[in-house]
Amino acid sequence: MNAIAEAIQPVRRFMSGNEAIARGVWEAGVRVATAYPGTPATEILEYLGTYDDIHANWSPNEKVSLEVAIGASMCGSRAFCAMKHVGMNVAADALMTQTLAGVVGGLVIAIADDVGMSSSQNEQDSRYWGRFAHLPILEPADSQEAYSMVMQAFELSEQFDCPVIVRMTTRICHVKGVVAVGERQTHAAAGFTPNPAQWVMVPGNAKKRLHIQHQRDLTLRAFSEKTSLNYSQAGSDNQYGFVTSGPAYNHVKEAFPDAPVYKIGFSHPLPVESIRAFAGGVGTLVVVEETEPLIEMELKAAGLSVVGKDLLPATGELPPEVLSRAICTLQGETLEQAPQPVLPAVEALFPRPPTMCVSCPHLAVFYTLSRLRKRANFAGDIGCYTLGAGQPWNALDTCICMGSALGIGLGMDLGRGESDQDKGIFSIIGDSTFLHLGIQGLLDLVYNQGNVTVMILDNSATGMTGGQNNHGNGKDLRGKQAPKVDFAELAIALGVARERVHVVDPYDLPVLYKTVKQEMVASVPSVIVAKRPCVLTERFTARRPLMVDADKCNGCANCLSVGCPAILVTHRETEVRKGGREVMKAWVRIESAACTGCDICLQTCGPDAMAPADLSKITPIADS
Ligand SMILES: Cc1ncc(C[n+]2csc(CCOP(=O)(O)OP(=O)(O)O)c2C)c(N)n1
Repeated sequence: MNAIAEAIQPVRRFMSGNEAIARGVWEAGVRVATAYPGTPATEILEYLGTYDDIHANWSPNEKVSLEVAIGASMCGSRAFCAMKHVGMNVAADALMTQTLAGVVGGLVIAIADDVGMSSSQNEQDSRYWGRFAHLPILEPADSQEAYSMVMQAFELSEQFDCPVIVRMTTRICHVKGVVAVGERQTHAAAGFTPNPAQWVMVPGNAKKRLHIQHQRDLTLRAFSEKTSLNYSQAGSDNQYGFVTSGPAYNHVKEAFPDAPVYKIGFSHPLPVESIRAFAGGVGTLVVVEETEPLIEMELKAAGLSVVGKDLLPATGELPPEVLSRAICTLQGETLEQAPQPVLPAVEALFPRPPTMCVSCPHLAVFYTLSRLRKRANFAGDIGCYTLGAGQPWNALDTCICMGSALGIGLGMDLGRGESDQDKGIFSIIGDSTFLHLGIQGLLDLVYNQGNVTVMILDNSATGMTGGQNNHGNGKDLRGKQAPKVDFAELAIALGVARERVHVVDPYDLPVLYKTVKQEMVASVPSVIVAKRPCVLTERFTARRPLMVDADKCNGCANCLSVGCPAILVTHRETEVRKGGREVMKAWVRIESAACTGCDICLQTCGPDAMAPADLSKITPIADS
């Protein structure tokens, strides 16, 4: 290849959708990018943090994140924020009015739907936000499109004076593909121009902007009919024609390579007339969309005859075999004649429930709370500590949404039933979750003097999403020093009595147990901050491993109640006691290569059979 040809070759990179979004955002000249972590969107901001010429920062929650982006856009900077689907429930208050006010610098929001719910509390279709907030929705089908659509989204945002939503799904976020990338454009920001009629959304001003919004709907619809983001592809077999968007497009192409396809990239407003024209050339029109029947309903409302969710699942992904089988049933074929579904490999694996890490400080908290199981109810929240709901702890009773532990705890106190009268109530929440939306719950708990003990599990990290820094650990997105919240002082500032606020080391079981028992009966709001770093972060320092003296272990199995994955059962027996009561006995050993010496189990060992291991006798894993 000669030098000129080489120079004009696009640079190609192998990128996940999240990485491609970050690259597109950077190339679009964005100056401010924000997010709160949330699978499957988390890495977008982490990648953005690798570009020095963008202000990229973690926000305490998605609403603040969107507001920061809005402020930057008002000054004329291009601005971006990313969130998982449930994040928009939090940010929606800002979104629903910002759509009236409009933008100056392009404002793009990437929302990642966890289709199939690999790591979320629910499944939502974020394309509804386009309908609800009168905004354009772009739906990439792969990394290349994620990159190019996000760049186009900034132009559309400025052209139509509104935020633009790029709807991602888990598959698009995490699957890698080749992306032809370019260079960063510079995008100057003119600065803020005061304009109360646009930026001060009191009723008198907001009312006047309603018609602008409705006019914009019409302009956007006309745009949708002619944009190259929406297009049809001819096929050689016109019996079925498919209308599809996002990752479902690839599945349709794989299952029906000969069928005509209408691919929607700009999915709201929908290009109804263009699809009507496409429908005229095919036998049966089938809509394949993840997850809700939005396109389908709009086409039906426009009088088109459409097959959709009556045939296809309205939850989860729509892989090729699901599509093929659905079309077989449409043709009246039996399911035996249809292609057999490919079972995910995971079905063939030995079932292994999720568990906490070796030495995780949450182990100590849930071991302690499990001792009080019969005497307390546990309002929980979302994070690694939600695992406390499972075996062997069974010490977390609720998990609804981020920050809910405190409100639900107060509600449990106010609405006590007969069986709860004498029970303690705990609200259990992680540091990041507390900062996200837990603070207001504590405010309410204090204001209404709830008889609840709040446990803030401060592991100095947003553990569940990969250990990101947060406003409580003194480091920013790029690992630079930042101010940090003092949880105990914050609780006191919110009105919790100083003597009812405790900071304890969860590895110190006797102190933790004593504090928890004491506050459980306190009858006023109390706060226990259980402070120890997450074992997967650089703040954690491993100590020497432990070992079990097999001659001393008496099978009491107390240590198994800690739930540490480094403790392995070597032998089990059922002992029949007086009156025929059966007791399970288990003899254990500690996997020294995994143990990091937190000593939680050692403190539960009845026969004193655990001790620091003799390191000279440990066989390295590679040799064993
Ligand atoms: C509205 C919303 N945003 C983001 C998430 C993703 N998410 C779940 S738990 C969590 C944070 C957990 O961190 P922390 O509270 O510190 O607990 P840890 O996992 O460290 O124990 C996040 C970001 C979510 N489920 N909902």
